[in-house]
Amino acid sequence: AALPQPYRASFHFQPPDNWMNDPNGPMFYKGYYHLFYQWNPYAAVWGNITWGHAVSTDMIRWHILDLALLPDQWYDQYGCWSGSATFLNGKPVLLYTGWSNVSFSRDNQVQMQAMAIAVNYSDPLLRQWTKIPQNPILTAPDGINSTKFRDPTTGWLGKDDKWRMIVGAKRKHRGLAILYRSSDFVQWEKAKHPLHSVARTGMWECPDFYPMLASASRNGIDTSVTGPHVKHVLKVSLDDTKHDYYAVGTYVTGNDSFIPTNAKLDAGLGLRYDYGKYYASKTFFDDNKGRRILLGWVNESSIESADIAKNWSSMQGFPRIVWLDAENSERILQWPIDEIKSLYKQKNTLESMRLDIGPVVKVKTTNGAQLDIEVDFALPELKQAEKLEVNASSAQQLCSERASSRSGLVGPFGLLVLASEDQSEQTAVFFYIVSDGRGSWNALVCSDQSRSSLSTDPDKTAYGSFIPVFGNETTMSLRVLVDHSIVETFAQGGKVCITSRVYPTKAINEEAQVYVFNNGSVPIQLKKLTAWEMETVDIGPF
Ligand code: DQQ
Repeated sequence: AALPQPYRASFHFQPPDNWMNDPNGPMFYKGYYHLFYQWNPYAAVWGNITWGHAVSTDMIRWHILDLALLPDQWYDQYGCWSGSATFLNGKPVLLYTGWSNVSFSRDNQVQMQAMAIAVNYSDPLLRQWTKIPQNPILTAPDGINSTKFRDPTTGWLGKDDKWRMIVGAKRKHRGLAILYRSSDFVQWEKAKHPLHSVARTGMWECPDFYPMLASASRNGIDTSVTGPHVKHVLKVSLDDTKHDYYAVGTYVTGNDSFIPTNAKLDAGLGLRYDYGKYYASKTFFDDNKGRRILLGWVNESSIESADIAKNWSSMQGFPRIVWLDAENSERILQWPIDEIKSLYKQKNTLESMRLDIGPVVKVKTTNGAQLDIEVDFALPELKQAEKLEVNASSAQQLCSERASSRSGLVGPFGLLVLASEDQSEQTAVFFYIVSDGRGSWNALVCSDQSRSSLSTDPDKTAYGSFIPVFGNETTMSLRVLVDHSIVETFAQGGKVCITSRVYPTKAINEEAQVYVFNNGSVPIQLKKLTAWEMETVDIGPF
């Protein structure tokens, strides 16, 4: 008998079965968005990695095509690993990492960079890809272990008409982005210095390097744009912590180097795209709508045997647009793409009300397992906030200690999603305001999974981060996408994002409820809550 599948998403991308990881080579071509993804055709665990391929006109209603790349060459015998797409004279080509083996391959190389081109560029679906005969186009340079040399980026064109791209690597304890230059995209020359490197950050997987408008406009720009009106973002995925870290800085085109605006927030050290589960992400410039889109891999929190039993593992995060924060140009903001509105069905709301400590308030829904929720709270009275010295590394710990069920002063207040009627199962997304005692405040924003399931198997770590509170804000806001087993939170307009995976046993499908709560002694004014019920997308073949 078919297993019940209460954890499959209704509007997040997942292949019909088996294991998926990183998003690869996202792009828009001739009316279609293309998403490739690391996929194991044989099992719900990592291995035998191919490039799955899906197309969509809105990045939501995806159709699965035949595999784009599969291991069939000596240099990618054991897997076609992550890579990126670049447009050469309007035609997209793919760079990826071939995984081979020491005794088998030439030059004792393990990870090598290779290139594939479409067989027929007049096909908007780009159904067929072919690997070029010059492959592998790059093997690991001297001084770099060939097991730590992978994930080529989208290329960008310099004023000298030469292409640039970076490959992630590690030398001793230093993560680095090795820079290459090329006139024809096939023959690459290593630059003398890496684009950037940071000590004690480990292997830089899936680097991403792109420009953003310094004016903090929501409009995106092509990856090759440079100039005084532009800031650059360098993102690295650290293989040891499994988190994606980014830094905003300046790309010095004269010597092809990256200088972070704030050295303390350098790549791999400071800011994260997401404080929950989100990894190996990649952006692309969507020239269809003039914006930059971020996609990221969200893996399971369940145990492997559960993944094997349900026969699939992982989803992609909902596509986000990214732009520079006008209030703090060291940070970026992230927000779900507007196309999400095409899935809205019934609208459920709560109007303005005062939330006193204790009783939860129910939001009426038909299916609380697939929702797009936006809630605004008035900025609460800050004076009574708990005095607490905080630093970035204490956030996650505080999210478990100041859990939603405990009473506090200013908060915790927020939402319980995927909650059972008796709230014995609940995922709490909330704020808790703390003061440094010297007139500065921080809002701890948390996604607390500790009571998300009556099952004891899944990992239920609480996640969180801080958002500075200046006292002149009018609103504290949360946007939460709830989709069966994924909860994606965007706090304060996208300043902090937290993605979590949860596996309720009672709060599934129509049984899943939503509540607002305040467990702090200071009353909280709810301004407005909207919970849109979401349509289910059928991800089928084209
Ligand atoms: N996943 C790929 C690698 C990459 C890693 C292999 C990141 O190319 O470094 O599936 O999740």
